[in-house]
Amino acid sequence: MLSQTLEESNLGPLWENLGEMVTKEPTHTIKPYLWKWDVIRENLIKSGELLKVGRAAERRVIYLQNPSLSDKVGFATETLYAGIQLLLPGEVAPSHRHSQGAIRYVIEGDGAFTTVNGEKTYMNEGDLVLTPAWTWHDHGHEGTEPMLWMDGLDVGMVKNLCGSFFELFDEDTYPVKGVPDGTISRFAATGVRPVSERNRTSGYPSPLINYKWNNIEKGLEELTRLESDAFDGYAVDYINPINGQSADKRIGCTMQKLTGNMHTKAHRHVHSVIYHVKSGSGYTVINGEKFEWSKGDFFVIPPWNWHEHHNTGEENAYLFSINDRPVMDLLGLEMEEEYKEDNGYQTVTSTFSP
Ligand code: GTQ
Repeated sequence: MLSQTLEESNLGPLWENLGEMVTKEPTHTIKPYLWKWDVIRENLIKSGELLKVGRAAERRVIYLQNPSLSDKVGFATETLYAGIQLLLPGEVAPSHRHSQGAIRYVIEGDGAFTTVNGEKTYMNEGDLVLTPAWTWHDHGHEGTEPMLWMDGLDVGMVKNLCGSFFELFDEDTYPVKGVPDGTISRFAATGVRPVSERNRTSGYPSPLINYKWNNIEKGLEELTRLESDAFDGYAVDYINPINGQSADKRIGCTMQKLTGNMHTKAHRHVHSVIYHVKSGSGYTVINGEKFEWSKGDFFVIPPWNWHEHHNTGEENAYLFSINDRPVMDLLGLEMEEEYKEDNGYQTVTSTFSP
């Protein structure tokens, strides 16, 4: 009786629905998924024959669509998006800016560049390039071979928070200032800073926009002398050299090295993750399901899902990933739990096939 009156007045009784609103643990419809590299690459190369990049098609990108979120375009998780972009020699992907933050992780090729608010930086295999939220960015290609990279954006996050804006620049390319890769010359040396930057007060956006693979590889090599992390092996977060926080304000970026046959223990956390296998082969168990991966593959770990990694090869495996941890931390939502049963390893109950 009362509940009917309430419903007619667009009101609701909390004593009936509290449990649905305030759940004991994160609940959602996001399922883990894995995309094979050969399928992505083949379709991307095909799109290169069919489509020319320019004002009509600003970016040649094939994105990951999580089938469990099929009604939400471009959602890999509720917060994160990943696409794989192909740029051919001589092409120009025109300058624009948007509220979504974006990172680029180079998979194949060299000679392409990205310009961020006029800072030009070259992209080589293994580099991480930032195009922070609301910065003008265009891509060009001075090399001779196709260039493929991963785009990571916080599409779902911005969409769910209703904060999306987009603008196209008047010209194809934003005017370049200074020397190419000046950002690396100024900020990439670890533990030091040019004296000319003593009075820099703002840490946003990160003044370093390209994290070169050889620096990251060397950092991980040093780390490998020490004890590994139980859940992540040898892993580093990409950080802003001015304030020590996440390189991109909202998109966390991590590179993790699993030495030969390394098997990490299982845990779960609130932040979600999109993984890209830089090299190596093995599998990740997500809530009891085995996801077998090899070079180039992408897979998703939804919020609060148990997961552990196993490098089944003798060689090092390198996994690059993006996550929404910076936002979870900032909002005070991050939680983590260690898997306590069976020595910290899950029982595999099924094996995923795409
Ligand atoms: O290169 O600017 O995959 O704006 C999605 C949106 C790439 C880009 C994407 C973008 C871009």
